Amino acid sequence: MSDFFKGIEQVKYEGPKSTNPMAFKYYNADEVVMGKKMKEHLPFAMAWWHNLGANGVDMFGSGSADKSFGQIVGTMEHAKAKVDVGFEFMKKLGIEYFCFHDIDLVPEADDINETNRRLDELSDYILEKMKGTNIKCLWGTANMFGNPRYMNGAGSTNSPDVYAFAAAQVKKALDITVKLGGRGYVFWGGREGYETLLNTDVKFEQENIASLMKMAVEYGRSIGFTGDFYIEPKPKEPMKHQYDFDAATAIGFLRQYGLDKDFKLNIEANHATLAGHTFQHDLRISAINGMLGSIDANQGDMLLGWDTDEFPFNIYDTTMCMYEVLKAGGITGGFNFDAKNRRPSNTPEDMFYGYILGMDSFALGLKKAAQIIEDGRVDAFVKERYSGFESGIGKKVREGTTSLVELAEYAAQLKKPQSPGSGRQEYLESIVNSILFE
Ligand code: XUL
Ligand code: CO
Repeated sequence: MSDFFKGIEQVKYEGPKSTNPMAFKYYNADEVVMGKKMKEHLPFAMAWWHNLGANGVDMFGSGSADKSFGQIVGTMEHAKAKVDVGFEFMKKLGIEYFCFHDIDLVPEADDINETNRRLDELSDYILEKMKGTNIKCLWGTANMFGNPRYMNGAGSTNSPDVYAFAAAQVKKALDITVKLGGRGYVFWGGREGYETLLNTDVKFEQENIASLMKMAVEYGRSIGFTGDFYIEPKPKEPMKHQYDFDAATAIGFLRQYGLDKDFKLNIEANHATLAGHTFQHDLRISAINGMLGSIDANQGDMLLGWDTDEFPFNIYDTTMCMYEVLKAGGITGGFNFDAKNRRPSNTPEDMFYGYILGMDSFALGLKKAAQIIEDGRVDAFVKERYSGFESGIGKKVREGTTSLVELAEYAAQLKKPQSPGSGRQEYLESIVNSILFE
């Protein structure tokens, strides 16, 4: 094992009263919540790009954190050092999954053949590291947004040559995902959208994106990939308008092009809020459509209008997330910390503090969500609220056995309906607060 994080021991659960910053206060891997161990409810994943790559560069300044790990950035030695450091990090936190883009793993070469050779070499190295551990890939993806060739899109590009490069990257990223035991494969359409409709044929672009996804499914299944493909919705950034705006839009797209059997959604908290929804909203929309696949666990900042990718600390949101996940019967994917330290949090210890914060926030959210469900008052209220549909004319509506004529006759007889009853929002919010802060 590498010893980059000298002096940082295995991170253990010490309980809520602990003041040890290098201990979990709520995440207790083997603790059973609603019949399942915490670690089974919460398959956490490390995001290769943020944790091992992001060094604090922003639009106004260069890196504030040193992520060279003793090597020259941009070399294969550095790529391997990232593997060593990443595995030391995951082991010390008890994290069993990682997520990657192809070019998070290796520096991209000018010639795609050389990039692919590097990917083969590095994935062999990762495979070696995986031996004797429980660590494996949660999902892989291809970075089809960074290279200038994708300035007009990847699947949505106007250039067939660029489209072929996107396809080649997807093919290779799928190979590596399968090789590393990945549960899923993600499409996040960072450049799939438009800046102006004056130069854009939306229908044409969406058809081409769908074709790329269809080919990915065909190829993936042909090499033995049995996991889920995911779309990760985001409304904007970097594009002014991205096609996969939110969960509902992505679901409509998947159904329109017959991709809904192979695809689910990877819902990112900060993307949902950028779309003007709550995180909980996009989780619910995915879940009721049978498409809640995986989660990018982070949070945004309501005062900033961009994707800040912060480590989640808002317990109300993690609770409501876990409430949706528990109600959906769990997810087949996992919880990927698509999150980065704030620019001034620039030490190796901060990398641990970020993950401890995120893992504890979700563990506490899980416990609180379970309590809300076990308490039963919220569920009971919702059931009662719709109970009018359990009998009489309501039942006929649910069963589809009535008509506008019958309903109009019914209304005419009633003359005037009774009040549908209070929504009791404040009462329900008080219940949640009393459980959160008991
Ligand atoms: C960008 C984002 C990506 C995807 C994978 O906002 O979330 O990192 O998760 O491409
Ligand atoms: Co993401």
